[in-house]
Amino acid sequence: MVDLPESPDAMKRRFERDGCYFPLPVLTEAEAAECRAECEAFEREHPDHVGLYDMKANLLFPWIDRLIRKPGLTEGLAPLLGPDILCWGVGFRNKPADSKTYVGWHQDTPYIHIGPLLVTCWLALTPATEANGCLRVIPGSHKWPHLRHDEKDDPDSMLTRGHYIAEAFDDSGVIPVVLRPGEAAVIHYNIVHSSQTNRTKGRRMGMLIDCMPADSVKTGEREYATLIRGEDRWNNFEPDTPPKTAFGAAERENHRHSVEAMTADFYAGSDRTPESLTGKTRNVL
Ligand SMILES: O=C(O)CCC(=O)C(=O)O
Repeated sequence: MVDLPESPDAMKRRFERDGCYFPLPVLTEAEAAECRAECEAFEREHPDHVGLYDMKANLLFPWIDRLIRKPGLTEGLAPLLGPDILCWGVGFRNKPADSKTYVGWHQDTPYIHIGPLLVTCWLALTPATEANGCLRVIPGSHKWPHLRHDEKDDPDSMLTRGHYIAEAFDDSGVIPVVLRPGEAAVIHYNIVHSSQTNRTKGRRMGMLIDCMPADSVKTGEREYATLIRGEDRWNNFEPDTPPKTAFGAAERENHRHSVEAMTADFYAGSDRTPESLTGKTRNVL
């Protein structure tokens, strides 16, 4: 049994109105600390491969595959997404202490060829505060049209494509998404969001868990996803192969294959190579 923050109907209403829902308790603080320790152990052991965890890290590490099936996540998402849920992939979003790393204002929809709905569950592994550059969102902006985006080669942008909204918009309604470790924010993929620099002495660490109703449709390249709740009666995605061994050779091969399918459309029109294929890190440590 999972204790939801409020009734499923109230959760759905708030999500549909605002395009975001938080805080959603997913893990205990102790569990979030264990996830942080797992992540940092990998960073110490494989410093040249850290970029691989930018996308679909759930295919590399069994602990992440177990995390995405936890009732705290699946039952918290069900009121928003319905009973049948696919996880598209998991990536880390870690910001170094006292750094210039930031995320420009953007929507995810221009880059994601899935519809009608995809959400990002931003799960905090450390406190996420205004001082350390927590996510910022504009509630209600998920109902806006797609705004014009551009991209630039900015080493301080946490987004590999360096994309940002290149037209004027009203940011007066912005709110900070302050979270405790183990809490998550679920955001609609069309919401306008960003994050500022980390001005504190500690890292800001979080995971993006991208999920969708299992009947979602992908145009373009056929892709892979993991069923984390209910049934998949639509077969719109190939099932991803869960990992058996942490960062094993077969897992790395499978990860590469699935990320190549994912980024074929996601990176269309960009001359950048996804970090999740090269392993090169930019600004996360
Ligand atoms: O972690 C953050 O600060 C935001 C990340 C983000 O918006 C993204 O990766 O699309």
